[in-house]
Order: sequence, then C-alpha cells, then structure tokens
Amino acid sequence: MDEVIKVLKNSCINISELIRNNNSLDIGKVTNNNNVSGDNTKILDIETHNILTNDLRKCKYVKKLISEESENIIDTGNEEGKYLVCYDPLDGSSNIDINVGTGTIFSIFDNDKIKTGRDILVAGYCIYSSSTQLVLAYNKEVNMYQLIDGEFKLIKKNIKMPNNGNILSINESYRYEWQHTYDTQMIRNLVLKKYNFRWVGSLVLDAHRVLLNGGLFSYPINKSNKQGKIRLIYEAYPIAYIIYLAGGYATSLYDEILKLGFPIDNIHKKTELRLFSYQEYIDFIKIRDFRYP
Ligand code: FDP
Repeated sequence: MDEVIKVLKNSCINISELIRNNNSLDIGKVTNNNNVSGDNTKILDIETHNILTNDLRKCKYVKKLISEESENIIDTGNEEGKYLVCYDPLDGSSNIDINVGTGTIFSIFDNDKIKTGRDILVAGYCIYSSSTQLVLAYNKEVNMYQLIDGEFKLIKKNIKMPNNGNILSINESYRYEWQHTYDTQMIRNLVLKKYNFRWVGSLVLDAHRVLLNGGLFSYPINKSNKQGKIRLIYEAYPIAYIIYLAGGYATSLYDEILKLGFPIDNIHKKTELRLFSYQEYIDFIKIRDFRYP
C-alpha cells in the first residue's frame, strides 16, 4: 500500500509542476473529444490522466484502474496486482484556463473486496491552488501535507472538523431546476443565521473548505443532471470517506454516500452529494424529515 501511495504522491508532484510551468491558457484548451460523461475534455484532463495511468501501471501492486477519462476499467496486467485505484485526474477542469484551483481525487480498494464505498482503504486529494496540498485519509486518520521544496511535508495531523461552520456552498443558479425544496429551505435558514456563500466550482476545493472550516456543500439533482453531477466512484466516495473520518457527514438526499453500492457495471455513475459538519447535518435532516421550521 505504501508503494501505491508513493506513486500517487509522485504523480501529483508531476501534475503540480505541469500546471505551474505551463501556459494555463494553452493547457486549459478544449480538445475535440468529450469524455464518457459528456464533459468537454481539456488538454490538461488528458495529460493528467496519462501521468497517473502510466505511473500506476508501472506499480506492480496495482491490478486495475478506474479514471474519469477512460470509458472502461483499465487492467494493468500486473500479476502480483492486488489494488484497484480510482481517480479523477483533474477535478474542476472549467477552472484551468482562469487559474483557479483544481485538484486530483483518488481512492484505493482491495480489488477483491469491494461492495460499497466503505471498503475504501485509502482516499485522498491533491489541490493545485496557491500552494499544492495533499490530504490523505489512511489508517483512520486524515492528514494534510504541503509541497515545500519538492516534498510533501505534514502541516496538519489528524484533522477533525468543527461542529459547525459559517459558509454555504451551492450553485444557486440551478435553484429553479432543483427537484425538491429542501435545499431552498436550507439556504433560507442558513442565510438567516448569517452564513456566507462561496462556490469555487471545483469540488475538491469546495470540499476542502468544508473539511477545514465546517459548513455545507450541496450539489442536488437538477433538470440537467437528473442523477446528480458528481461521479460516485472517483469523486463522491473518496471525498465522503475523508469527511466521515474527520467527523462530518456526506449524503445524497437520503443515503450515506459510503453505503451506496459500488457500481461496477456503471463506473461513471453520477450522484447527488451533500457534505456537512454536524450542526448543518442536523438542520438538514430536520428540514427533510420533519418539514421544519
Ligand atoms: P468540473 O465540471 O469543472 O470538472 O464534477 C465536476 C465539477 O467540476 C465539480 O468539481 C464541481 O463541483 C462541479 O462540477 C461544478 O458544476 P457546475 O458548473 O454545474 O457548478
């Protein structure tokens, strides 16, 4: 396992270098292809997919790969391989060309023991923003590292989320397309409590804020995204795992994200995603289940 984590760390360092040393207008250009989810693929999406896929293929402990940018599961052909590694090589690709933060999200499973998101062995993400930071959930602890002088140095150990926050993170432009009123009611309640809005539009950064400062992130289903927009295997599961380990909550409307079955026959399946610290979770459940206030 340590070997696989080492490979992922190195790939993230290489991706960070690629982003910092190239013209963001060039690497943010759209290619002629869409990915399997129908998103416009950008040059950096492809380059980051290639870095991770090539590096992980060479690691003899890795058996299979699931990437946002590959339609099917990739078999590495490694005979000793034991692990499945799932990744969104570049989350937040709409932010590349305007130099707003993006990230890589990943998780590692034992390939022969996968039923739900609870079977994750390691989850993590790397943020490429004003600094490059890695958050790793492993051995029941969430730790945060920063890339300083070419190495990831531990800067925060055993992260625990606060009981509540003061930020509300939702793309309200879909308000009239939401399929129910719970999110609208939640927004009203939190605004009355003086919460402030923030929406980076890169899940990895909006989730990172919830992890460190608490609050709410919500991406409900809407008319354009009838199943939700966040990809379950390589976006929602790993973020949910990290948030849970740090004491928060990650759900769709009714289900805990980590309890959702692993969609092996539909690896790009989408879901709703809500992230909460404790107080916001309680508030949301009251609204959803008791129509309160
Ligand atoms: P992106 O399409 O830029 O890759 O799931 C992908 C994602 O970004 C998330 O990172 C982000 O939270 C969300 O989509 C943003 O979607 P909207 O543009 O609909 O707000």
